[in-house]
Amino acid sequence: MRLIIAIVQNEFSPKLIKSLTAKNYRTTKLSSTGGFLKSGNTTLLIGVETEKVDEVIEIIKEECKGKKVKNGEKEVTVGAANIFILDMEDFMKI
Ligand code: 2BA
Repeated sequence: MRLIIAIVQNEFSPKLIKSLTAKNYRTTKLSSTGGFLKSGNTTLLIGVETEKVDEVIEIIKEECKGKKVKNGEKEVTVGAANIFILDMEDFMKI
């Protein structure tokens, strides 16, 4: 099993969660804040079977887009999603 941690922009998270839920993926939504821009973003925890990882990544690709934002005088590109995939030793529900 894998634990996917996906940091996405707030504006894309409702539709992303809807699409994941429609495909029977379970999610936990955490409100988070980017360390650099200090603005809100969304961190999703998604526990899945290893063979499902690619499908989840595809759904994230479909629902999230990168964008340029002003940071003072400069412009930075916030990615569509920053995704960490962790090997999950075990999962249990009690
Ligand atoms: P923030 O830390 O607020 O970063 C927002 C965007 O600012 C980044 O987009 C990047 O384009 C730029 N940026 C970040 N740090 C920078 C720096 N030291 N110098 C110049 N530009 C910088 P993304 O890379 O797509 O990141 C979006 C959000 O994903 C981040 O928000 C952060 O919350 C998270 N994130 C990205 N990489 C991460 C990592 N390695 N570990 C933990 N969280 C990460």
